[in-house]
Amino acid sequence: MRVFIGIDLDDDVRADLASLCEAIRTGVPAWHPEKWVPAENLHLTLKFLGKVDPASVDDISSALREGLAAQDPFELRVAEPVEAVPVPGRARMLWTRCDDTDGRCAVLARRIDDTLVRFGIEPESRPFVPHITLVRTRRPKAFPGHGAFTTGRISSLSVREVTLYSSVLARSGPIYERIAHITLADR
Ligand code: 2AM
Repeated sequence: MRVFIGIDLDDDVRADLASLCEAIRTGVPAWHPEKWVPAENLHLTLKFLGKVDPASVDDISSALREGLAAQDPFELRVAEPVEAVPVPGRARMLWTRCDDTDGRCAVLARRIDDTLVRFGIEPESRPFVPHITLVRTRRPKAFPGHGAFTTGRISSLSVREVTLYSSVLARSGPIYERIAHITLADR
């Protein structure tokens, strides 16, 4: 089972980002045919676990419940201009970064890493960049709108839980299922 842990979006943020995607598709038609993340799949990835034995999912959920019990809920601003990654001239994806100036989201991601080590899951070696991926390209291509698109209003996301997702790769794109919700500060 392919599994990852993320922050799911509330309806307002999801709607803001869906409108933003529509504005980019209209404003930059060359990007219209790329692999846009459907609104219901938009999320912020905290940790990609890769293939996991389905029999260990309950143990992973329990370990996360325990490991995250001291993490308090927090607010995350989703208002940054859309960036083309890794470089606007040869972009592989567009994302909107989340403003994590107080580092709460990074701490949460690190805590998840620490909790999963006992399951043989490698901690991240790259710095954590909280972001929501909007679209992936089939091949690297230029994005002329780097930094030019925003949601137009400051969206704030209340992070009160993290979600364990399973992902099945289908021809039409990944199919996500929310298989567990882990509430923060569940002491
Ligand atoms: P992304 O938002 O940075 O693209 C589910 O597939 C999520 O896990 C994706 O949103 C993606 O994060 C992340 N992901 C997928 N494959 C990955 C990999 N091989 N390594 C790290 N993260 C991955």
